[in-house]
Amino acid sequence: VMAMMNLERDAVLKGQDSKAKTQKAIADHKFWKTQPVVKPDDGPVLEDGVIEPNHPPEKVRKEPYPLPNDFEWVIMDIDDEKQLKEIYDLLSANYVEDDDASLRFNYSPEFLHWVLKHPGYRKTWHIGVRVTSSQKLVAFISGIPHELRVREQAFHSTEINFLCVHKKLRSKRLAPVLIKEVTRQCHLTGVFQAIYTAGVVIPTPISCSRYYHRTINAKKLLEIGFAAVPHNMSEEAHIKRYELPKETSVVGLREMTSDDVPAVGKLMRRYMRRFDMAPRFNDEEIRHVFLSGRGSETGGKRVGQVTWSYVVENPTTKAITDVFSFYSLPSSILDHPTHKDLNAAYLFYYATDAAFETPTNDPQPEAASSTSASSTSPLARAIAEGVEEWQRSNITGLNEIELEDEKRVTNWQDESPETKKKIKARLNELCRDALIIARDNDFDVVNCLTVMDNPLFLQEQKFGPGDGFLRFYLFNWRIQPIAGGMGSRPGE
Ligand code: MYA
Repeated sequence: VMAMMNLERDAVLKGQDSKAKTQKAIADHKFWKTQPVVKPDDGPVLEDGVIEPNHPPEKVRKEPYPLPNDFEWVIMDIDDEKQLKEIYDLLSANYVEDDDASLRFNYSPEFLHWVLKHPGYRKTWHIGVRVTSSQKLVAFISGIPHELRVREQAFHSTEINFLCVHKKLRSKRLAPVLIKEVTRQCHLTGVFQAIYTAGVVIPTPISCSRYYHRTINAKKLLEIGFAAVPHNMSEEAHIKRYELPKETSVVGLREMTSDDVPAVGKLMRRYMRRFDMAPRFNDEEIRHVFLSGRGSETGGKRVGQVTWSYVVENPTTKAITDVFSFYSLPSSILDHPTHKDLNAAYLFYYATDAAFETPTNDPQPEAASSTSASSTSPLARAIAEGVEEWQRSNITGLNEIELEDEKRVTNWQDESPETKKKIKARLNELCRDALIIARDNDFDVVNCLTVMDNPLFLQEQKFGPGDGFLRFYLFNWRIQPIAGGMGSRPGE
């Protein structure tokens, strides 16, 4: 799951962590050197845009890529509980671990179902590999559709996630076959761009962000060695440092409901417009992203909850002024006698109208142009000009009226000091309440990345830098580096 950022290529190139220092020469990337991605020795990118043109349908390979003998492809049906459980079992035993193999992501079946069923999802993008004889699932890769905006251009893309090969089958060059097969499936549906994140350095990161952690259950984090007491502090003082107020304090804070979807959609799209790169969610996606991971109500208790979403409603005007969310992604604690799970919450999407000079939900610019909007959209123009469908697939049909509204924002880098102060103060209030809610829901730690406006509240909310870095990549999209340095917002 991705949240977007400003680019921090400098950090990658300067080698901010050990993995970055060990970057191989491009010639040694037998697979990646053949792919449409920016190569480190390409020279400066002069203009953002595609690397290779879309393939016409007849040029897209019809047969799946060959697998080694004894293995076969399978399209996984995530609505079938048994198959969902197979993906869960594969990932829970073989997916991403931290550097010293003490923690491993433990995405729940409910999480996988929620995230893989993104609106417009394609079954054919949930790809597995089975051992032919035993039918055991031994590898997986997935994609979900997104409209991605990079600076002033938006295009259909797939977000690739959950690439996993069973530990016993590593280093056999299975990963490149999985990547080629998911690429083929995307091409078959007319999608030619992708975004993905990884801890590893491959050609070529467009951004790098760092994990930050906010201790909630200080005692447990000490017991499992996830945190240590600073030498100038007693354990008691350390534990006390992370105590939070009893109750939330933002006036008008409440759980988001279905009725909030249109207002949240507008707020989110406008807020995200301030960043250089972000997915652009329509209202259906907003509903899914914020609400469909809420689990089900059984006997007054919520079960299977993976997302928590809150809005702030102004008590007088009833306008929705803010939204925030987080999701549950536990990690298995490997080799600890008593503690088996680290209950981690991850800060997810949020938005606040403190970032805008004009109110969030003021009337839209006069609808005079509403009839012409569709005929002036890039997609409508392309259709009118007779551009063939396969060539059109990376042109998105942005609703230009709303786009106008989104444009009434300032890129975060150009914000006035007063606006920045306002955003910072508001985000600190919102984050504090999010931490309180996380504590009340038994989370041990709240994690986030240095993406979006997060650096504005990390220090005040007592997040500490972790060892982990996450790199962002684009497939078949060349992109100019953007100034910004380490952290989405330098100098906080
Ligand atoms: S990131 C999470 C990745 N998963 C894990 O870290 C889980 C634990 N590890 C494993 O399961 C395996 O180690 C994996 C590699 C499967 C990762 N992204 O088969 P191999 C390259 C991209 O011998 P294995 C996520 O899910 C490597 O540089 N490439 O290696 C996003 C080398 O190529 P080259 C990677 O260790 C995934 C080749 O694979 C990654 O057995 C986005 C070696 O293959 C990685 N994380 O298996 C995928 N790790 O020689 C790209 C290794 O050239 C999507 N490699 O250096 C691209 C867009 C596709 C869609 C396009 C649509 C238009």
